[in-house]
Amino acid sequence: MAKHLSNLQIDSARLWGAIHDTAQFGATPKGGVRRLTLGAEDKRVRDWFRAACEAAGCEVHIDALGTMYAIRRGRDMTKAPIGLGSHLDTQPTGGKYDGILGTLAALEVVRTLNDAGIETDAPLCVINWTNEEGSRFAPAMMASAAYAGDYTTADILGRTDAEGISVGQALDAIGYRGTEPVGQIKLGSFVELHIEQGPILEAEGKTIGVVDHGQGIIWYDGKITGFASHAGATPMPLRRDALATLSEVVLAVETIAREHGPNAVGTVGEAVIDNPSRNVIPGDIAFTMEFRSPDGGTLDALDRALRPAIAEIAARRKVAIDLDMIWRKEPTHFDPRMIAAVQSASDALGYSSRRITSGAGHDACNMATVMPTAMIFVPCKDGISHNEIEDATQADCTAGANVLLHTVLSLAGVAG
Ligand code: HGY
Ligand code: MN
Ligand code: MN
Repeated sequence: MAKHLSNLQIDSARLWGAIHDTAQFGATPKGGVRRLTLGAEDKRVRDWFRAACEAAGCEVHIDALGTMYAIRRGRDMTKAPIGLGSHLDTQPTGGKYDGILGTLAALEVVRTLNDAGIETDAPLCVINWTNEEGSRFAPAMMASAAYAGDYTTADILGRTDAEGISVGQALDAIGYRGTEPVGQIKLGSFVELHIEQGPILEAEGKTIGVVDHGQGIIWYDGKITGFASHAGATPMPLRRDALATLSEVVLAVETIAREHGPNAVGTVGEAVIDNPSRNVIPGDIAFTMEFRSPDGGTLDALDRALRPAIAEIAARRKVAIDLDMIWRKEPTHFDPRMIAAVQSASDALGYSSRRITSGAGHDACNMATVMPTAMIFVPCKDGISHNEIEDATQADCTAGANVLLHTVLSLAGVAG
C-alpha cells in the first residue's frame, strides 16, 4: 500500500463523539442503551445514521427488511461493493458499543477517506443490519440471515413480538420498510468490527482479536403446562407447579452445558408466568433457552442430552413440557484470506493481536456463508456486554476502526 496511505488513521475524537452522540437515543439511567429493533428509539438512531451517511456523500438504500446500505462510490462502479458495518439495535439493557462501534466505525472509514480525498477502486457499502439482537423478534441476526438466503423476506416480515406486532408492522410504524428487495445490493465481501463481549483480549492485554471462528447457536421456545391451584390449600404432593418445574429445567440446562464443556454454554434467558399471583401455584409458563458451541457435533450432543432430561422432569412432576427448536445457526469458519487481510492490517499498524473465536453471534456469521467475510474484535471492560455497564476505551475503539479502515482499503483497492 502506498506509503502515505499506510499512515492513514481514522479521526478518533470524531468516532468517539459519534458513539456517545448516538447513545442518547434510548439512553438508560444506568448509562446503557435500550434501543429495541424497529422501536421509536431505533427510528431516531436510523434517522441520525441516514443523515450522517448522506452528509458523507453516500447514497442510502433501504431494503424490504429495513436494512440500511450507504454506498460510497468507487472509481469502478462495476465492481461489487465492499460491505462494512454492524447493527444499531440493542438489547433491553444494552450498552453503548455492541453493534454501534462497528456501524459507526464503518461511517468513520468513509469520513476519513473523504477527508483524505481518497477514492477506492471498488465502491464501499456501510451497513446497518435490522434486528441483529433478536430480543424483540426471533431469530437474532434475522436481516443478514435473509440476505444470506436462510429465510424469505415474507417469513421474516411475519415474525411477531410478544405483543403480536409483526416485523412488517413495526417497519411501517417507523417508516423503514424499504422498497428494495433483500439481497439486491450484491456485496463482494463483508467486514465487521465488534467488541469481543468476552474477557480474553483484555485478560491477555491484546488490542485486536482476529476472528477465525464463531459459535453455533440453537434457540428453543418452551412451554410448561402444570396446574394453577391454591397456594395454601394444595398439599405439596398434589402440586403440578410450573415454576418449580422450570427451576429444574434451568439447572438441567446448566448441568448439560457444563458436562459438554469447556466449549459449550447453555442459558434460559426468559420466563413468563401466565397470570402470576403470589397465592396461586404457577400453572403455565412460557420460556426461551439456548445452547452454543463452536462445534456442530457438540451442539447435536447438547440437544440429544436435553430431550430425555426434560422428559424425566415432566413425567416425575406430572406436567407437560413442550420444546420447539426455532433456530439453529451452524458454527462459522471465516475465510482464511479475509483473516489474513485483518491480520496484516493489524500487524502493519503495530497492534498486538491474537486469533479468537466469537462467543456471540454476529451478522458477519451469516455473511460468511455467502461471501468472503472477516471480523475484527477489540476488548470491552471486564468482558462485559448485554449489560448497561458495557464499556470500552477510546484507544481500543480507534485501533479497531484503523484495522477496519486498512482491511477495507486492502480489499477495495485505491484508485489511481
Ligand atoms: O445473541 C447474540 O450472540 C447476539 O448478541 N445477537
Ligand atoms: Mn452485536
Ligand atoms: Mn448483542
